Amino acid sequence: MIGKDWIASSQAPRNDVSEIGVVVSVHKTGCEVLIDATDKPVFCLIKSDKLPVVNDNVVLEKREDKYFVKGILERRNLIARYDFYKERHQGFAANIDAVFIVTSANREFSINRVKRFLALCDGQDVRKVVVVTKIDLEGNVPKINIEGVEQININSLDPKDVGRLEWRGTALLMGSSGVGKSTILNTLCGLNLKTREVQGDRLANKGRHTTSARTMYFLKDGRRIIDTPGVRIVGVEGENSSSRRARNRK
Ligand SMILES: Nc1nc2c(ncn2[C@@H]2O[C@H](COP(=O)(O)OP(=O)(O)OP(=O)(O)O)[C@@H](O)[C@H]2O)c(=O)[nH]1
Ligand SMILES: [Mg+2]
Repeated sequence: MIGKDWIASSQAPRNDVSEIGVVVSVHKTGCEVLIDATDKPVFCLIKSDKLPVVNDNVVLEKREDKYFVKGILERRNLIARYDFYKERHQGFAANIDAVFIVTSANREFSINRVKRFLALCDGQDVRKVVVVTKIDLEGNVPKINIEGVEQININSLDPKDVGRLEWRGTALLMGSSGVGKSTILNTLCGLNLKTREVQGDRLANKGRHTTSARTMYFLKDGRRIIDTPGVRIVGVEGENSSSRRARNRK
């Protein structure tokens, strides 16, 4: 059961608020917002200046049975990337306590990619954990030796391993496609999320994301965890930001 604490720190102007909710998933045409913790999320069209991201606390307006996101409450932090193709920032999620950068131990492992994901957390007050998956398939598990960054090696299919992922509040799973983000959630919460099939020793449909939307799930104890579609090209914050320095450190 989810508590109402997610709006406790709300700075919304209560008198002209119709409803306040938390964004649980973001789609092309709108987002799903949980208004009442015990209820189902409602689909909302977006009327705010900024685009809401998962775990944003939002102010809603209801008109003729349709919900609109009218505003976004102040964010504690924002994990975002710069999309060089669309030439704009794209938010992953807000108000995050721990970022799990998921990468597999196999031949597709790249320390540069890990650093690019880490750069998305630059300047944000979040715990950074690199989760190396598929250790059951690979004898050589890479060691990521970066100050301030934790590392956990797991087989995402093993509940004991996945149980070692600890966090308070909200965790965000990020990483390339096929590394095992949704598998972690399935093992952790007994969900039945779609995961990518394996053909022989290769992943099927290489290059396509199996997860299609950023979605937040609630654990029974109130903690939250966000699954995201794999990111193929990671753009980092604008050219004058500290993220560029991180990128250049590669
Ligand atoms: N043996 C083994 N297989 C794993 C492990 N983690 C993930 N897999 C498999 O890898 C495949 C891809 O996993 P997914 O969970 O779909 O990967 P994803 O990161 O969610 O991928 P996208 O949704 O496309 O971003 C699935 O067939 C999983 O069963 C692991 O630690 N060990
Ligand atoms: Mg997935």
